[in-house]
Amino acid sequence: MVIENSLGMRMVRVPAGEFLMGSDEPLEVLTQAFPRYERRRLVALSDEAPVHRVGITRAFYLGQHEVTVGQFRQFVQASGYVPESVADGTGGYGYNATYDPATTQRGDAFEGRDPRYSWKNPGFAQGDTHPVLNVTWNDAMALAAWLSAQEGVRYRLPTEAEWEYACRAGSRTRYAGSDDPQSLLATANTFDTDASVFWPRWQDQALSGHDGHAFTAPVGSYRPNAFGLYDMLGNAWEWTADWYGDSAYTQSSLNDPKGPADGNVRVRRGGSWHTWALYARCAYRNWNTPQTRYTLVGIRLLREVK
Ligand SMILES: [Ca+2]
Ligand SMILES: [Ca+2]
Repeated sequence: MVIENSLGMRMVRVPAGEFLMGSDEPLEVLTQAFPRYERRRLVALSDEAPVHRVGITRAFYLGQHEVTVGQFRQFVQASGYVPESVADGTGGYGYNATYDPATTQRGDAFEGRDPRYSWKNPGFAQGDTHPVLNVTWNDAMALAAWLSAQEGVRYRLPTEAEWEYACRAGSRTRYAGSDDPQSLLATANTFDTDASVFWPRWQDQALSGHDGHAFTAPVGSYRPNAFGLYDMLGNAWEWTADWYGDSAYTQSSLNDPKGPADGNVRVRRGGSWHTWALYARCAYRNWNTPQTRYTLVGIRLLREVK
């Protein structure tokens, strides 16, 4: 069942259920599957273990798509909310063709922070149906709070467990329905041959083939998963509600886990248009501070079922 909210976001009803969360693939298996990656990158995935059974006891609605630029603009205009990158004056990150990561201290793939960049401008063209980027965790919370007040139903970010449950949609594979990194070309916008043209330094990590988009894609450009959700992998990383803890899974509650009680960084999931296949797996966990705004990170909202 799909409903549409006051900002035109379509929300898919995800049933309650249970699933195996995380990944514990042995190093030898990962090395075979991802031969071009340095060993340290494969070793670092240990926070995805142990694989553990999680119950999701309540059905919920999840955004069928990432929040789009157009929807975020409607929110900003209707609410008067000033996104953090604008409010604090430091801006966001952006793509600049003349910027060279190799000659900068941070070695970052993008230029920033710079007031020139914000949710309105990640340095490349985005239409209203592209996923909004350069939005902070706090911005996501503000959007959820405003929508909740407007509609009288609770919106929030999904927990890490809800997110992975929705991403897997019944599958146990690395990607929804396949273990093959190359399968992403048909199901997700990630770091493909077209994207690697702009970052030749990382071309070894690009998928060999074309997914049709070097930067962001309009949401819903690829096949949905078994729950009918689009772009859970790729396009924009998605903030979750949880604090990050590298040993969170060893202390996870059986039902509806909410992650560590406190922390410094919030979990984001799913990878982006600029993300290598290793990091666009359903189980992969990454994180940033709640104030982080970046050219790769966006929002997908959950709406509770009354
Ligand atoms: Ca791509
Ligand atoms: Ca995504």
